[in-house]
Amino acid sequence: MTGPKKGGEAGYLRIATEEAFATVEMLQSFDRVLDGGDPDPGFLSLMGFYMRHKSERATWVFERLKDLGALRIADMDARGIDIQVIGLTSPGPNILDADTATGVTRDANDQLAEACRKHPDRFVGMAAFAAQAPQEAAKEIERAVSSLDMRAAIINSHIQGEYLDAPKFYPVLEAIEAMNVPLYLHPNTPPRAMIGPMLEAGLDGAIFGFGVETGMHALRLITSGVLDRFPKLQVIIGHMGEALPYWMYRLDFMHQAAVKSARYDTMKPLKKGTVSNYLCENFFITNSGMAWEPAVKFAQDVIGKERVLYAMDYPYQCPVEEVVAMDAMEMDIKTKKMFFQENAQRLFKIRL
Ligand code: 1DF
Ligand code: MN
Repeated sequence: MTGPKKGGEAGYLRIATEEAFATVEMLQSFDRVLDGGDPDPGFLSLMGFYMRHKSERATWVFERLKDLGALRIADMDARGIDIQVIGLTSPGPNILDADTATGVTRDANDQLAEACRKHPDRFVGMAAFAAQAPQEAAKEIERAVSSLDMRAAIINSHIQGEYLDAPKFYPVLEAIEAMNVPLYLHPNTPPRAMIGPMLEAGLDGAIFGFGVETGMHALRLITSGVLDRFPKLQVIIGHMGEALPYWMYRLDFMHQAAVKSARYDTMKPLKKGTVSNYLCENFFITNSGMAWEPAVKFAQDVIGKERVLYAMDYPYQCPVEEVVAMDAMEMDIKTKKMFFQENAQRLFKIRL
């Protein structure tokens, strides 16, 4: 099969918005965590596999994570991808101690910015930050956006079992909101307190655990009231919204019921009322790992066409057949162009 052509021949450019890379320095820090005592079980399951397993999948992915040049661009060309929006792979700095994490993210942002300068028409960068050190993270987000031209901030969900709605992370959210960039809330394996039964069944990773953990994280940002405190914050979630669009009706009903009966101290009335109002006004959704027409259309229907974006999830999930399937969706060309190109252009301020 000859691959889909890039350059707008389809009537739109393809901008893939959840694409991953790793720096050698971060991987060295990962090695130290893997070799240390009692590593986080989700981290061991995930990065223990990609960094050390001898299978074809692990070695293929690992080689590509480290490339921000010719190999990546050849893979993009072969799949018809015009532009990648790139972020530091999961779990990124979240698994590291605060000092190491802060150093690793500064260096990773510098390396990614350098690659974006070399390939300005192919790469767009998202800034990593070490939330473990919130004040430094806020400064790094400011630096990465204003000096390195990063167009988003990205975090790999929980920070060693902590969630972004905790007040200690307010400086981070404040910086992201002030810099007027979106926050990509990318998955991580579930923390120790949650992973047990999932790991036992092999369901801790991208197959399901990612979505459960990250979907819950997104919900916490809503139900905690954090988005009332930072109302301009725009959050991107992948994997077709980590299933939340499909849950919207029940989320709204049960949230209203809990609020009305004052059942939880941590669940107070919200300014916008319902959970779905936040999903429709503070969230963007990408179809990373979910090249499935009915799911794309359902999300467009309930969240809005201007809030659903294309993503591939390179190098973890990138068969060319998925591009072909998304091209072939029965969808008017105007909407399809919003999905593949225009929504990403607007959100990431991509000038063509
Ligand atoms: C996998 C999937 C790994 C995704 C990822 O980062 C990742 C995987 C370590 O297949 O194990 O980002 N993903 O987003 O679906
Ligand atoms: Mn991903």
